[in-house]
Amino acid sequence: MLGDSMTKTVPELLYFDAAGRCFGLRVALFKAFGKDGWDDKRVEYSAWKDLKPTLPLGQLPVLTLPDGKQVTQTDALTRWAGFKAGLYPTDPTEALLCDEVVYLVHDVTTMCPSGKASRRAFITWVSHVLARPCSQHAPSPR
Ligand SMILES: N[C@@H](CCC(=O)N[C@@H](CS)C(=O)NCC(=O)O)C(=O)O
Repeated sequence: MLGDSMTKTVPELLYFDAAGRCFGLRVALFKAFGKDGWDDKRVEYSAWKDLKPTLPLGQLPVLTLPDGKQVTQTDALTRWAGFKAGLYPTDPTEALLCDEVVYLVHDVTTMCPSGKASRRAFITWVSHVLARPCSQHAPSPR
């Protein structure tokens, strides 16, 4: 059965058969472990109702490590896989800047206003934040 806690030899990612919030995680896992060094288990939507109550938080993704530990939270998993892949910096300040972009993306997906004009101002602000060093960030237009 999908998502069971049988012993794995490689990490197993359990997620829907869609990119969703796992696009970056899958890229990092592929870079870290290659094509065959991890399992990309994809859940059929028809199986979701039965699977949900068996998951640690009733949500996907879940990563099962070879020792059987089940871990949730996309950002934590992506950071772990990115670290394994050499994509996530070991230098704390570099890591800080990397995390800043990650949480900026969260803001973009959750804060983006609906009106055309304010959306334009928001996108301009985001592009400034992405283009400048931290010390020169402009204040948010919101
Ligand atoms: N904070 C979690 C949220 C996980 C989440 O919301 N997953 C969605 C799929 S993208 C889910 O499982 N939705 C079905 C549900 O909650 O029943 C993460 O970032 O991994």
